[in-house]
Amino acid sequence: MREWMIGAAQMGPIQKSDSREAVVARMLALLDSAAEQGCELVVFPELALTTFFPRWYMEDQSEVDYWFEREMPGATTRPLFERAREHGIAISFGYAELTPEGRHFNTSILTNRRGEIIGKYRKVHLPGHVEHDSERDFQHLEKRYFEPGDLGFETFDNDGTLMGMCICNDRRWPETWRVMGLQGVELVMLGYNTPSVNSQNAGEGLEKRLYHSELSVTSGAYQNATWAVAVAKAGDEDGHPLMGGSIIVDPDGFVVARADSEGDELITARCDMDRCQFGKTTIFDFARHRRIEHYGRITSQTGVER
Ligand code: CDV
Repeated sequence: MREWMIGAAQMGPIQKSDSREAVVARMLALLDSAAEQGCELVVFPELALTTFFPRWYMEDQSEVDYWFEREMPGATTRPLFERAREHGIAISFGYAELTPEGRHFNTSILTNRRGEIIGKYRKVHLPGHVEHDSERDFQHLEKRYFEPGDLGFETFDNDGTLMGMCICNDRRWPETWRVMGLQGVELVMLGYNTPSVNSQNAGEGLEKRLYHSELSVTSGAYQNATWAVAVAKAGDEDGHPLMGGSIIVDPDGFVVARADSEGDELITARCDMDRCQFGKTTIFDFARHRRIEHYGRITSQTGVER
């Protein structure tokens, strides 16, 4: 398929006390309205099944593991796959993954339109910190609860379209986009939970946060001539506000659909994958224009060195 009706299923807040079943019911309702609007692919946010639990400091590992899925699909999530298959909709969503070996990842999966998982991504760029940080207005403990993803930035052929995933903070790193761009990616899907204020700078509020998110996604799409879908979990989770601003972006870097609420909201766009070709064969024809002899520092060095 070269033309997809894509839905970005922004989700409103999920409170600590909300059950997985209640969340899945909301996702099913979004899927049903996506079907009514003719969607063939629906993208949900990062950690779509639960509250953004890394804001809470926990020492007891069984308390931490409560937020993780041991199988996908599991009993609670199977209805999502079944409903998506009935509607002929491919889906992508994020969740906390606990592997049989006891490893913890911030993960997203991609299905085809027959409800089969065809791709998995584990978040590479984990923001935040490991120990409780009393200097912050609130915690961001992804580095405590997850290990960095071990699958790289793979791309997946989904019925003739090359799709890739990243998660939240990954969108701010050009390396994320370029590694997928170098595989010819045509659609990058990502979910996010981005607090509306900076925990280390109370003065940095919503306007700047939304701008930086959009800047990251539109530049990543343009510089790699790919479609992009960025989907928020938004609103007030137990007193902690998350920003909305979900967008669908074309391969020229223009926003073609944008959410205007901080609740459950579906935005859609018809996306012709052949529109990626112009950029990929002209200004961003990597084979003709890249100069890898000057890019060594990108992979040989992590921090700033002179
Ligand atoms: N969930 C995230 O990765 N959030 C980060 C915040 C901490 C800045 C983000 O990049 O949006």
